[in-house]
Amino acid sequence: DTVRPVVVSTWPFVEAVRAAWDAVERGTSAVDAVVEGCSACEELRCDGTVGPGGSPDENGETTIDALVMDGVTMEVGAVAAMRHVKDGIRAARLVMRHTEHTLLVGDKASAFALSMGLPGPSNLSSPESIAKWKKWKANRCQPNFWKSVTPPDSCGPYHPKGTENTCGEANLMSAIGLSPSHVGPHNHDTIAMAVIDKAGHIAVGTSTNGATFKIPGRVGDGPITGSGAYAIDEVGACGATGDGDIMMRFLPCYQVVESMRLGIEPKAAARDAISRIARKYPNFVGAVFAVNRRGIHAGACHGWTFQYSVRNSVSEDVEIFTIHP
Ligand code: SD4
Repeated sequence: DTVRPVVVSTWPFVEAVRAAWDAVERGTSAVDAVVEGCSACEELRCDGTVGPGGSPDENGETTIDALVMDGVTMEVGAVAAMRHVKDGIRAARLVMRHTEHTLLVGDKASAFALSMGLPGPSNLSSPESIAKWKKWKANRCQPNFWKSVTPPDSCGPYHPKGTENTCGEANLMSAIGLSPSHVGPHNHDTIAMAVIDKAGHIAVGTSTNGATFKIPGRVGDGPITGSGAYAIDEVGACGATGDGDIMMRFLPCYQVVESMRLGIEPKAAARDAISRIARKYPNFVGAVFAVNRRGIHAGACHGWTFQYSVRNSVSEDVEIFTIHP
């Protein structure tokens, strides 16, 4: 049986799914519906980690990673570590539609987006993101993303581990009551969304501020094709969330879609992609959803409980599915 059209999204981002579904019902293409959905999340600042004003980097600045992929043409547009422009997914669509490129980064991505008419430059900080960052600084900067350096009391400059070990990393973390992982159950960081439209075409999109307190310049899995999301019209789609630094080493969404191409059901495909990562990184935190071209969906996760949202013609409203590791 076939249940399409369908919209699937990471986490209970109900309003974003409704926005995409409304677009689908109006007859919008999968690509444009995905953009409507992810854009709604950016405007709503879903979980305080998508759109403007979310997760700050080490310098206190909020930046945006976003991607859109058309499963018909395999065209992709993406922006990474984009500054001063709040419309991540729209910038990604501009890259896809108006350039021969796939991925633009940093200030140059912003300059492109502004030149194409997106609003800005804007300050992407919010009172919440500044407060979060100040608290982190005051707590002596938990060294989330440094593995061979440790910060002195003033948090920076950083020193190679062993030369200036003023506060052992593990002690520091436990002293301030934080877990060593930057992605946790209350830190949902990413919308990844898949849409199958009325014509049966598939598109995916992602938008995120990336990891909280990342080293400036860090790019996550969200804007990486096959990692944060992937879609092939003849097969299906996948979206990911979690520890992007680890996940992007495995291209889990490419893996999921290629497994489904071989005839594997979405649930088994999703589980397989997650377990490939878990075998190498037993402590990683992450999840994927999978949806095949018939609209059959599933999720798999590791290290946390994952929720994803679905709207299709048999559900009366957005339904939320909870997956336990
Ligand atoms: C990243 N994957 O940039 C994102 C973060 C995330 O739930 O999805 N957290 O690593």
